[in-house]
Amino acid sequence: MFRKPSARIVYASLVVLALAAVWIGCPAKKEATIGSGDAASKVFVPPGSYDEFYAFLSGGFSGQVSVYGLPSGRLFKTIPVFAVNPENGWGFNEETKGMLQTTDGFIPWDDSHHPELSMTDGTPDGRWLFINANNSPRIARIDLGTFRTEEIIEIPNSGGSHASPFTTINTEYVVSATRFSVPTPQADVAINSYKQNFKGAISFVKVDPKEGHMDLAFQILVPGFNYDLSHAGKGPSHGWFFFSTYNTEQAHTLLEVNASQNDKDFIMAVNWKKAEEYIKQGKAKPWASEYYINRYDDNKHTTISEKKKQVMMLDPKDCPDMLYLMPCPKSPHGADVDPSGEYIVGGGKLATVIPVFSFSKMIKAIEGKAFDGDRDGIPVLKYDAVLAGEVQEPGLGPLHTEFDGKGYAYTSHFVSSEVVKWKLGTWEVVDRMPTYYSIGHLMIPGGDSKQPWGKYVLAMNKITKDRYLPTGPELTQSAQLIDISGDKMRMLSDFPTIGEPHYAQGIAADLVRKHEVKIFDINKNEHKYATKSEKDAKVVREGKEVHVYMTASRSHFAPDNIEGVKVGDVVYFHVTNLEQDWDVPHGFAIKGNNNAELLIMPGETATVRWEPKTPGVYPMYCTDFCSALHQEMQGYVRVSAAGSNTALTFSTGK
Ligand SMILES: [Cu+2]
Repeated sequence: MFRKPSARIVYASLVVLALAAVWIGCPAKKEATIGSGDAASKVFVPPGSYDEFYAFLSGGFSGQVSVYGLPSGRLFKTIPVFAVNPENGWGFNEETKGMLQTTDGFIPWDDSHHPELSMTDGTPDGRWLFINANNSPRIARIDLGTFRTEEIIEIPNSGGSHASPFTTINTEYVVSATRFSVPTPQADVAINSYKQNFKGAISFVKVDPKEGHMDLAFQILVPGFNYDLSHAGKGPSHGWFFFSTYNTEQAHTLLEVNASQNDKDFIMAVNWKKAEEYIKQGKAKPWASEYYINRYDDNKHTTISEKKKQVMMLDPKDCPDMLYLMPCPKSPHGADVDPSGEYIVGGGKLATVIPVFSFSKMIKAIEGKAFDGDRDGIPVLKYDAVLAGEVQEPGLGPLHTEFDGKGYAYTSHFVSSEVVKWKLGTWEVVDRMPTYYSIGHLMIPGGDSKQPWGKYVLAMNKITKDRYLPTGPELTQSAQLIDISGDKMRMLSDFPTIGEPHYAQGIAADLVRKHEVKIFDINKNEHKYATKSEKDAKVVREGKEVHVYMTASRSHFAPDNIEGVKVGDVVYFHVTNLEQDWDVPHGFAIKGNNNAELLIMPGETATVRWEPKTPGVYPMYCTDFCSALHQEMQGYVRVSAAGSNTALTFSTGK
C-alpha cells in the first residue's frame, strides 16, 4: 500500500508512541513479587560447589563471549573472539594476530551476536561453541576444551552476518545469512538501484565432524531482503533451514518506516539436502570470492591463515524445490523450531500475534502447490495452508522463542518487556513474567535443541535504568534468571552482563567438563620458537631483529638479564611456560611496550613484539601471580643507542 511520506511517518510515530506507553506502564506491576520468598536460596551455590549449567553469552559490541554459571550468575571468564584483548594478548601477540585477519586486513573489533553450541543428534554435545561477527561477516569456533577461539572463517558476499551461526542437528553445517543485502558481486552502483542490484546470500559452512574445521561448502543467492535469524529443522524437518526476513519491501532508506509497509514478510524455508543434491549435480557455479580461514593450532601454538579465492554459488533459478517462502507477520525476528521439529515459530517485532507454522502442513502445501504467487521465482506458500495456529494477544513486540521440552514455549516481548509462556498445540497463553526492561533474546539451556533442560529461562535485557547503582551515562545491561520448573514462572535473580548480550546458550556443566584441557603437553609443543628447557634459553640477533628464546617457570625467567639490544631493533620475546601443572599460567610485560602483555598457559609458547625507542634499562616481569616468590620473577633488558657496540649477552644468575 502506498502512503505519502508524511502520512507514513505519522503512522509509524503513532505505533511507537502506543507501544512506548505500554512499555513504560507495564514492568512495575509485578515488581513486588520479583526475588521474593526463597528465591535467593534457589540461586545460591555454596563456596566450593559447582554450578549446574554453563551459560555462554554473546558480548555484542564487546566482540567477545562471556561465560557464566547458572543458577549462580557468577562470571567465570571472558573469551576473546572478534576483538583484541590485552588481558591475554589476544590479537596483540604474534600467535593470535592472524586470527583477526580478513580480506579487509587486520580487524581488531566486531559485534558478536549469536552463540550456538555444536550438536550431536539434535542435542548440545559440549565440544564447540560457534558465534558470528555481525559487522565484517565471520563465524568463529570456540573449543570448549580450551575455552579458546580456535578458528574464524570469513563469509564473503555478505553484509552483516546476522542470521548466523545456527547448526544442524549433527553439526553438519553452520549457516550465515546476510542482514544487509549488498551488490553481489560487490560493485560501484547507485544506492537507489537497490531493487535491481542488491542481493542476499545464505552461506553453508561445513564443519569437519572430528576436528571441527570449517569451510564454506556453498552459498545460495537469495532476494535482496534483510535476513534476521534462523534455526535448523530437526526430527521430521531435519534437512531444512528456516530464516526470518524483514524489509521484503526492499527499501534502502528510512527503513524504520519503509520496511514496515508489508503486512507480512517471510520465513524462508531452505531444503539444504536438496541443495546438496544440486551441488552433486554440478548446478553450482564457481564465483570469484575471497575469504580467509584462520586456524589456531594447539601444537604449533600459532595461527595458520589461508586465503581462499572461490565459492560455489547456487542460483535458485537453476534449483527448483529448494526454497519456499512462508508469509509471516510482521518484520519477524525469531524463526524458532520446537523440540519435535514440527513447529516453526515466527516472532514478528510489529506483529499482534505469534504465528506458528506446521512443517507437515508446509510439505503438504508444497505438494499441493498451495502457492500465493512468487517472489523472484521463489514460491510463496499460502499463509493459511502452512499455519498451525496463532498465539492471540501474546504481548507487544514478540521477538524470540525457546522451548522447555515439556510442551511449552517461552517468547520474549521487547516492547511490553515480558516473557510469555504459552502451550504448543492449543496456543493459549498460560503465564507472564515482567522483565527489567526490554528483553531481547531469552535462553533455556538446550532450549533450541531436541531435549531442553527446562529448568530456567535466562532473559537478556537491553535497558536497566534504575536497576543498579548508576555508572554514568552508560549503564550495565542485565540478565535475569527465571525458574520455569513449576506451573508459574518465578523470578530468581539478575546479574550484570558484558557488552550487549544478544543471545546465549546453556548446557549441563558435565558435558563441557569432560572435554577439559588442563595443560598443553610441553613435549608436543611444535612452536617454531619454543624453548623446552632452561638450558636452551638464548638470544639471537638476525640483522635488526632480536629473538629472545625465553622460559618461564616458578619463579624466574631464563634469561633474566639481556644486554646489547639497540634502538632500531625489533625484539621478539618468545616465552615458553615450562610448567606442567594446572592453573599455573605465567605473564610477561616489559616497560613502555606499545603492545599487550602475554599470558602463557602451561606448556605453551607466546610471542610479543617490542620496539624500544630510547636507550636505558627496561624492567620486565611476570604479571600473573604464580608463587610466593612471584614478585621476584623479573629481569632487565639493556637498550643501547643505535650504532653502539654493546655486545649481545644474556644470562641468569650472573
Ligand atoms: Cu609468574
